[in-house]
Amino acid sequence: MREERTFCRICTGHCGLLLAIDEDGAPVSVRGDREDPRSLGYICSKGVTSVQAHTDGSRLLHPLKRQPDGSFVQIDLDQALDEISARMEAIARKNGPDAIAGYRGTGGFFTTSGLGMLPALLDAFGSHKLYTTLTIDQSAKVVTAYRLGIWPPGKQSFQSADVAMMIGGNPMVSMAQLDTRNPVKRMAEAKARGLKLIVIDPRQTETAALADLFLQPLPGHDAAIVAALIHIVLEEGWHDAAFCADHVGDLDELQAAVASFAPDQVARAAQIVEADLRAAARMFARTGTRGIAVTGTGVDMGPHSNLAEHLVESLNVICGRFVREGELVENPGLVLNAGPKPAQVVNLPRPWESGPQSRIGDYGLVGGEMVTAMLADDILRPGPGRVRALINHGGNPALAVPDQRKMVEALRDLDLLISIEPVLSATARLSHYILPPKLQFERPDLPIYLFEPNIFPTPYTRYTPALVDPPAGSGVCDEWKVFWEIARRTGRSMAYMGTALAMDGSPEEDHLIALTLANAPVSLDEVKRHPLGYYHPNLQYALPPDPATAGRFATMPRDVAAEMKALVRDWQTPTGEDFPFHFINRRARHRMNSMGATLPDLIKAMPHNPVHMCPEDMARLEIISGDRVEIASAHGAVTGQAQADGTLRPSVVSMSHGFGGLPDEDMDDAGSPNLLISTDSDLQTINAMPRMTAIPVRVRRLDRLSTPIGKSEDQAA
Ligand SMILES: Nc1nc2c(c(=O)[nH]1)N[C@H]1C(S)=C(S)[C@@H](COP(=O)(O)OP(=O)(O)OC[C@H]3O[C@@H](n4cnc5c(=O)[nH]c(N)nc54)[C@H](O)[C@@H]3O)O[C@H]1N2
Ligand SMILES: Nc1nc2c(c(=O)[nH]1)N[C@H]1C(S)=C(S)[C@@H](COP(=O)(O)OP(=O)(O)OC[C@H]3O[C@@H](n4cnc5c(=O)[nH]c(N)nc54)[C@H](O)[C@@H]3O)O[C@H]1N2
Ligand code: SF4
Ligand SMILES: [Mo]
Repeated sequence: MREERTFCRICTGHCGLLLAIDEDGAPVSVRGDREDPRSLGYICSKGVTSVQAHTDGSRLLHPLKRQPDGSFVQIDLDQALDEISARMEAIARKNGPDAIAGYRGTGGFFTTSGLGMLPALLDAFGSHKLYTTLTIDQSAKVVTAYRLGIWPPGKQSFQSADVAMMIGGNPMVSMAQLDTRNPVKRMAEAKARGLKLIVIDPRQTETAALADLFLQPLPGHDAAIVAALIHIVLEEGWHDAAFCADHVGDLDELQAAVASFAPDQVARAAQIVEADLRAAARMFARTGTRGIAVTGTGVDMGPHSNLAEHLVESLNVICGRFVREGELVENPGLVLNAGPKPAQVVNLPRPWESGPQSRIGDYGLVGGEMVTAMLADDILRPGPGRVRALINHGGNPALAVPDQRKMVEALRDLDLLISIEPVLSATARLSHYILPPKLQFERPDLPIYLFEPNIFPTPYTRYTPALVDPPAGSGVCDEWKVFWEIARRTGRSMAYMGTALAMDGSPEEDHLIALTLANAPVSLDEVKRHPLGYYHPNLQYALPPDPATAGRFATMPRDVAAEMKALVRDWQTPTGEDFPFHFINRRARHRMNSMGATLPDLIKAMPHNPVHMCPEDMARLEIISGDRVEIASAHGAVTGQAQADGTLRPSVVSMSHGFGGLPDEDMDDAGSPNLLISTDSDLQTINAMPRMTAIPVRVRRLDRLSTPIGKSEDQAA
């Protein structure tokens, strides 16, 4: 038995791991690596179970091909690639390149050599139909960067902040935002050095429990709440007037636009205390010299999400929460090194206003991608460019994409659906071909390199080699190679990170990883010399602005102003009598979206997906924990077992996504909250972001089970 050092690639935590490997070279167990300077020994239940993901019987070890009767037969990888290539070629010939599309999900984001391959293959086919989870996640942040303007040295960091405001995110569980390195410990350290934490969330989350100030509003009021915060800050003169004078183009327009959001009225509508709202404004604007306001999915999935995100960033702007000339740029980026960082605003043209448009709806590219809320319609609606073949790279769109019934109908309608996927997920079951990949300990990787300044506080990367072989006799694939093989077999050439790949003789995986680092100031060989991670030693400081290119923050461009007017029209409208509750999202501690659903240890830790309800509401509706309840929105309904949850405020119910099966099949216990969500109404402009939280719903008891299905997550914790 030996132990090898690596890191976890399930979520952005990237916790350091020590993997025990037996004499036969098989993975046995894993523990947190105390010497890892980032994660300091931390590991979560999903990380512990990562070995089980490799060894459990639910793992697919051979490519499968679906038969006309819906059953699957094992097929040789080579033959599967031949058949897939021939069918893709035929579809592209008959229907044009835009009939070929890709969807990348969470599983596809964490494979270094695979991450760039789906867009590269689509390019090779001449298709612009790249869909990912970005536009059903926090793409409001992309929209805001282009509408507001960017500041190359970045915002002040959590690590050096005197005050942090977290709106609609729960980093203590999600490992997203603020600090992804052992967040509970990092938060304790930050508080010990005096950090003030403000949390705004309808649920008293694990993060809220650590807050100096916690506001627990009704869901969906974030845009109005932040408008009121800006209102207070400007009225009290707590903003950074000098920074605004130099860098904001339209402060007067912002002040005029937030004038309608009187703090007392906003507090009343959101059901919070006005004094708390004022205290939050004061704490954020007046504590120390460094601070940061950040949002999670609770804001970016809500109603008015693009506006809410824009206002939160505008709050950072007026408080001058940016790295100034001469100051250290704590993480300028490393793998995707982004060059010099002048302390100035850069106004970029809005990419969605030129380039390809969605076939259905009026949406351009966001982050270089098509908007995922239109994917199902792009498959279902007849017309030129209709999607006929979809490569699903590490995603589970049948569960994850809003409007589940429509999405599943669309997946069933495809002429060709291919899933690169290790288990028989809901989406895999609908696929014509399932190609199971090597799992994390079987492949070399770097940590995820997208969004690196948000994930790593300093310039950082790390290399892990493959540590174990796939199970003997298995037919699992290298993810990158699937794409390369399809290109090769259809006579196309492929470029990866701007470099043409040799199409004869297969590239080495390490060559692809080295290409990933092509623009980094460090070579792969050098990174490999640092088994605990490479911390770039050269410091970078914010440069003086260039007067020729310096722009100004646009806090109220025309479309944002129009969204403010729409908000003014409806922010005080209470939910109707038909839908007296709000449904909100939450991340499950023992799953990564739907990942983990097949693993015995995670099923034991969280056997089902409870409908969390406030005890007062339950008493009023005569519901007890374990009762089956139905949640219904104007769009659809989902059932689950009620679970009392004292952290929720009254009239709010919450459930995780990623659970359940295909609609009308195997859905006795719980379904997907995406049944509740429409992609035909309530969409944001630009990114077509659906309303995925703060959904008006009603709740009713269905029946009382004599034996509840299992302990809830909270009881197990
Ligand atoms: N209602 C509602 N819907 C939501 C959300 C919500 O909050 N509420 N959240 C949204 C968000 S933020 C996201 S990111 C999406 C997630 O949407 P998806 O990414 O589509 O869904 P996941 O369940 O994360 O699917 C990941 C898949 O990758 C597979 N996988 C695991 N390891 C590997 C690997 O090594 N390689 C490959 N190729 N595959 C692997 C898993 O088995 C799983 O099937 O869901 C979105 N949908
Ligand atoms: N354990 C675990 N970790 C994960 C994931 C997982 O599935 N499991 N998923 C990963 C993914 S894909 C992502 S994108 C990140 C997301 O990371 P986060 O954004 O931190 O996601 P959540 O933990 O769901 O936090 C969302 C919070 O928003 C609150 N909320 C809901 N509606 C509203 C609202 O209207 N207003 C306000 N102010 N708050 C609201 C919810 O109560 C919840 O606390 O997490 C990642 N990490
Ligand atoms: S927190 Fe994320 S990276 Fe760390 S062990 Fe858990 S799943 Fe892996
Ligand atoms: Mo996500």
